[in-house]
Amino acid sequence: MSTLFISDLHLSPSHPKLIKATVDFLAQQASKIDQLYILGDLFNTWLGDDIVPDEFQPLIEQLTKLKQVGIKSYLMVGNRDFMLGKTFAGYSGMTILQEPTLIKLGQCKVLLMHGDSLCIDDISYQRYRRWSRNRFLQYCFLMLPASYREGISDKIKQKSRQQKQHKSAEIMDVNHNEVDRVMAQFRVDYLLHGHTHRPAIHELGHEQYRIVLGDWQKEPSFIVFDGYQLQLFDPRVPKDSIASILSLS
Ligand SMILES: [Mn+2]
Repeated sequence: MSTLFISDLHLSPSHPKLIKATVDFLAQQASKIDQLYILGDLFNTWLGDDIVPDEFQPLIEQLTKLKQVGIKSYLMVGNRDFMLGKTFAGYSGMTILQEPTLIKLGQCKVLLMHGDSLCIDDISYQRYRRWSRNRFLQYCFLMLPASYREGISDKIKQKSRQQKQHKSAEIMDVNHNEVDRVMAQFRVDYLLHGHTHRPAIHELGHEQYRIVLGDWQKEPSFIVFDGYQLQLFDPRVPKDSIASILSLS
């Protein structure tokens, strides 16, 4: 049996086709996997577990089905859906993972992250990240009526869009020193994350690897670990290439 990794689906009620594609994908995978890891930004926006759009109902049902057939599903929040909590995870049959989380694939330790915390060159984003993850501010946000929360979320997204126009591609990618630092801190040779929408398996030297999931804007992007090999499936990465297959030993 296999372990499946996905991230950055950015599901939203305004894109019902992508929700349907996700539900179909998970239904297809159900007979092949025994674990599912969602590494952040499953949803494009999350305003609180008490405001779940009806459009997500088929997805919730599919996730519940996975649990019923014995598949363990784990969810790490991303920079878009960090307000997602235990209540929603619980009734969708998922367990929330803290970031970062260390798991074992075969004999190898693998560190799982969403990836946004690695982009330390993006100083204004990291500032926003610090206050948006403040527990007290989050508590206050969840006390607001739905329409207020929506308004705040829209304003933040609008500002982020404006700022992104002035940021270079390098600034929005991971900082390599920060990657080295985190991997040394957790003593791992493998780091698996999403967020940057730049799918690839990078060899870092010294038999260390950074494995990056892609987003779902065009097609499903996912990683499968079959017990020996880790394989990245993404339309942008050539199949059977060095950037798509890694043996874990
Ligand atoms: Mn992200």
